[in-house]
Amino acid sequence: MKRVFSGVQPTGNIHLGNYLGALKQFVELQKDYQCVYCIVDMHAITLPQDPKELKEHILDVAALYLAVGVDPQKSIVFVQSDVPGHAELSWILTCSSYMGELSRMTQFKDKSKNRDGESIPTGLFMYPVLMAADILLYDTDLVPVGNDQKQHIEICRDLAGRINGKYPGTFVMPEGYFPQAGARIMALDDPTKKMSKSAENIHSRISLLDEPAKIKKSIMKATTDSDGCVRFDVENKPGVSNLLSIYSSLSGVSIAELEQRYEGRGYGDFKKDLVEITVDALAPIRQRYEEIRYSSELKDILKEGAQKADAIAQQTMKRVRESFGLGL
Ligand code: AQP
Repeated sequence: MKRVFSGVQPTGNIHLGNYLGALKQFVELQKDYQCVYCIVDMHAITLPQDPKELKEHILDVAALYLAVGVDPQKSIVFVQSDVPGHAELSWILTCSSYMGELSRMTQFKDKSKNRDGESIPTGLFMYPVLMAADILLYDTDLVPVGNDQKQHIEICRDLAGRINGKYPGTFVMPEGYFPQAGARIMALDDPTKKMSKSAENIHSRISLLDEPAKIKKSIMKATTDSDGCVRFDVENKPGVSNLLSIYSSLSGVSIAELEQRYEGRGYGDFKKDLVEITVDALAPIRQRYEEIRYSSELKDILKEGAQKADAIAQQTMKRVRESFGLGL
């Protein structure tokens, strides 16, 4: 069976972008792949985190994985730092990576600017190498992620190709898997920026655990334009196009059909219906989350997941150490 790997950072409340760009695919891929889903806490500390909050966020993300439909009977769910192979492989890949290629990463450029004179952590620079280690450690075939991770998938493939060129057969070559709709959900208050956990304005995003009243407020306030026409045109109508993407991804109705449905009806109706679609889609997730989040079962699932993940990781690391001539 081919293998899928992906992860989410425990850096805050998971939002619709994370869900439509990644988590929704996590669930669908379980049918045909052996799936390995990780909570990437070592990625989270590339920027300062409050230790107590980080621990809570790890469990929040784990509970959300299960709440959206990741099935621990089928898939491996675990915390990155519980499997030592991630750090070990990351160092080995670091020695084959180049400053130039890492300097070109747009996520690094974005996250390292506006730091109010604070130093830029080296970990932020090395983020794509750790991500490559996560993926290659599990002989991954497919990586479901949002569009913002395309560059990181490319660098992972470059590293795998470079090392396989020297030491054939060391790594399985992974491929990115991007959803047709929802691969890049934009901020509701500024559709030129991606929806993000860390943006200051809470109305820029819809978190999966938002109450219906908050969802309504965020959608009704969402930036559109003045021509009143529900039409998909990212360049000229980024706000409306973003709402159409969300509507289409959550409802399964095509964008063309939605354009027809709302022809001549203005944004009021469209937004009201989108509120309903969103509230209905998120209600069962919130309910399942409440059931799971504080159950004793959650930590057991993560412990068992880490054991299963570690067993795969150890096999890969044996092969990698052999390739590089490390150890006795
Ligand atoms: N706006 C988005 N649209 C589609 N997919 C998205 N993803 C993130 N934002 C969007 C996808 O969600 C998965 C998990 O992301 P992450 O938590 O590892 O990191 P991130 O991309 O840095 O997410 P955020 O929300 O923007 O967090 P902060 O604010 O902490 O940086 C990935 O597959 C990502 O592509």
